[in-house]
Amino acid sequence: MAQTAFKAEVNPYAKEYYVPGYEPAEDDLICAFKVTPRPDVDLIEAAAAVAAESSTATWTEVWSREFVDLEHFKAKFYRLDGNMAYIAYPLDLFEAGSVPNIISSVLGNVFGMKAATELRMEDMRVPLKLMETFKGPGFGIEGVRDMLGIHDRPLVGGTIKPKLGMSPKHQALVAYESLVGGMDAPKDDENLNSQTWTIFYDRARYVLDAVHRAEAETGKKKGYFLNVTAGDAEEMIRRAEFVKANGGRFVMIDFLTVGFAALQTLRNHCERLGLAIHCHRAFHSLFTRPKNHGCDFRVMAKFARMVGVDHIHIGTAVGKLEGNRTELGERIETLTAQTTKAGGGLLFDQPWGHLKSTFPVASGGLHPGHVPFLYEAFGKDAILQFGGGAHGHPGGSRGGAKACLDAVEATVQGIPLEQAAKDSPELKAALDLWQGIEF
Ligand code: RUB
Repeated sequence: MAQTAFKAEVNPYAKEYYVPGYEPAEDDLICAFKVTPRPDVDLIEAAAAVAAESSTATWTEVWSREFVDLEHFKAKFYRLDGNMAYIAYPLDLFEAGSVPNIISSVLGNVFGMKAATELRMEDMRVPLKLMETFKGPGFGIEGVRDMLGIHDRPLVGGTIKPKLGMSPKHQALVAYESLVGGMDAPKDDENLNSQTWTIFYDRARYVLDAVHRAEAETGKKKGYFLNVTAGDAEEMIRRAEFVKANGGRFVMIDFLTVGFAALQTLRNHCERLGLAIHCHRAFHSLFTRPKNHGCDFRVMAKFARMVGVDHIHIGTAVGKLEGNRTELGERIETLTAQTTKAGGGLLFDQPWGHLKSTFPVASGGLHPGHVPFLYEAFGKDAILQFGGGAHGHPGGSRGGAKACLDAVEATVQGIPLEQAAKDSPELKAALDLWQGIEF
């Protein structure tokens, strides 16, 4: 191995880690960082500091570098485009099948380095060899569609509201009303776990009983996304097992608050149990929303598909939460393509190998009047979720769910909502109440 001899000294990071003209290997993991250097630091040096700290370096030369093939293991900052720095990491830096390892490396110390006042990861290309070490979704879009027997339209769901404070019996009543009204799968909200007034096991029992009653009454397969998020992963698994034992098909998880290792553990057990995983993304805006610091959500969505979630919230562009149409399209591409193509904010082609697709979920401030936009933006393969936009209906959850389903079915058939509302008093009531709402 070609090595420079050790000399005790402090060198600029760029001396070793800026490798202009390096051509990334097919097996390299590549990242694009938007770098805002501290005013007195050169942009090249700030970007090289990111490459150095996220791979092999510390701030000074160390004698033990002689034991490491640095040329092989170091990350290479190889290209600068404006203030976007491209860094390539050799495959050997990463443990197979571990998102935590990728995060600790390339999203680890770097955001706190003094050389950059702000730093944002815009995109990442995971090489196929590393991608193939992940399981991906157990069911994916087609598997979930088979599970519910719905193949020709977006799925209709929604969060039970009020989000907190309801007893398990009342939760189940609202679920039942939504299901017989036409929802395919209502759900818990992100912060509904196992508080004193809604012990998870009680809620699961009542809610799944409501699902089974609604199935018997409607003759259709139904679901409910029970939130198994808990303070430790073992308890999450116990909750998932209970869902299975009581005839459930889905669990829900707040994937960012529990962390990727807990998510992977849940994913492994769900494979054994035959349960699909619904992902809520509470917490993401803390680091995805700032424009110059943090990490774009597309990278989190990528990790979630790698670990293997079957559905994930990706925003709506029209509802109550921040987001835009362009990024929606890019996230959908990230979750569903077999090779995600570079373009717009997607900076790399991303091969997915054997991994199935993940169902994109639209949720947050939606009502039936939004359906034509959502169908245009998401297409058929989406789960559209209506919380307030179903349960706030004058006809209650039953009327609200019917309005949502009628809007979806009409839109898929190319029928304008105003026309469909002539045959659906529930849809008409929803449009009359909410059509003018702006967030
Ligand atoms: C839905 C709700 C959810 C958001 C989160 O309620 O509050 O927690 O969907 O969305 P409602 P995201 O339908 O009443 O707004 O995960 O996409 O940010």
